[in-house]
Amino acid sequence: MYIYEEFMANLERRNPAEPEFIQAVAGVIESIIDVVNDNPAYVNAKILERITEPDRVVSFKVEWENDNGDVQVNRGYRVQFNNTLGPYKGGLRFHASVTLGSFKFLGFEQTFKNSLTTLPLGGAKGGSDFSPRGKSNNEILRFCRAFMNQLQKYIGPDTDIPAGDIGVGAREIGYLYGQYKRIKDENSGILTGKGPFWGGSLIRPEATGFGAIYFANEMAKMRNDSLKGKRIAISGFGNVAWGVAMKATQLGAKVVTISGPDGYILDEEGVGTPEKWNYMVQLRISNNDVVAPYANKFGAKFIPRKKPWEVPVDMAFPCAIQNELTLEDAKVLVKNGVKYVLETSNMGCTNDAESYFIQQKIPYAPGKAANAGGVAVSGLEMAQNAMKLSWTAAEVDEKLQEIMRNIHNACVTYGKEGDAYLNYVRGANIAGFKKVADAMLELGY
Ligand code: 2IT
Repeated sequence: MYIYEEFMANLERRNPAEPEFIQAVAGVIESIIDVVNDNPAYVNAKILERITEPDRVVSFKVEWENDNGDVQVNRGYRVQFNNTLGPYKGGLRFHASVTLGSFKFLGFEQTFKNSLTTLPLGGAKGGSDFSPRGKSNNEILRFCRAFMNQLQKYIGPDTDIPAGDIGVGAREIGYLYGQYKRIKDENSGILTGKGPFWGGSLIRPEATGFGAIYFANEMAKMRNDSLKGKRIAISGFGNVAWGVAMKATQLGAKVVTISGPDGYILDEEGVGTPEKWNYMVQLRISNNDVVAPYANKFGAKFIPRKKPWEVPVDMAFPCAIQNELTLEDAKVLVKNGVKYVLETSNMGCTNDAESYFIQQKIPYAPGKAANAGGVAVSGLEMAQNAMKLSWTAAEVDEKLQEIMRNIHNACVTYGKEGDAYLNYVRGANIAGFKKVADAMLELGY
């Protein structure tokens, strides 16, 4: 029999100074502990100790040279969290703030998310404390080469297949893949998020954002509602925000905000034209990490150093980074009448913000459900690579929609509460956990 406080105290002792990892585990354990305690097979198998311990953690040195000829040293990581359901799978994040604890939290979350996708994928995450901000294209190229020189020792097309995440987009995947090919001389599809002419899947760049909107559509449909006419706030301005803005617009909603570390943009006309979406992509690859220039270009408002959650909207999609939406933000959103919240970044909401939405009975989708479309299409990219063929955009999109529907159904199955409130957090955590845990029991140790 597990006791929550006791288990978490032990976990904190074993993983000191890793607050994000502790936060992510706490969120999952809270949802699943009753299910675990009700099943002696889980308790006897020490399933919680085993599922919270990463299979393998690698840290490596990355040495490269900047444009001034100065030698730079960064740290690379790959946390191979759990490969019970399939090869390790998960993105690479390049961001100044990352630590080993960040990748443990992300790898842990990825394990349950990948389980929800219905595809045979284990969970992993990696990256580096290298910051693309202010770097030239050549510096990014040199860093990617140096990073892959080390990472290639630990990955393989049947063992671990990385992809992009914050700071790693199509350009970086290209440089990383090019270096892997130079070293190994093979076309094994070792990364996903590749370009469409060299093994990538159509719809992969859009997949996380599209998937989140498909999930939102399922949430709305269940309540005899739709996306049409909805006013939406999103944070971030990268791939994910871009995909959300595009699909939301196609379904008749209006996205009125995007944001960066410098502040947010309020665009009452809506972030709803190809010109604006293309501009978001340009902003990202300029490596300045700011959204302010959007305001001048499109005659929108720039609000410096603030987050978009103060804007009255029907739906909110945090699409930037962990803990970007706090309890205070949640209270403002609810006060302003928000009807749906979809955590589209990984652990974008603090645990108390998440609890507040649930307590207020706001339909709230956690990241591992709402943002699973990205890794799901990565899984489809792996399938296409293995078959040496490629599907049309329509075929991939159809499969993505079906996967998001299935994830929503899984949340419905496990997330119903007595008073008819659908707790998507509980539903996603239990559904994601059960599959991994049952497979772990079947495989023995
Ligand atoms: O958080 C995520 O799911 C990702 N960054 C995508 C991972 C992947 O392997 O496509």
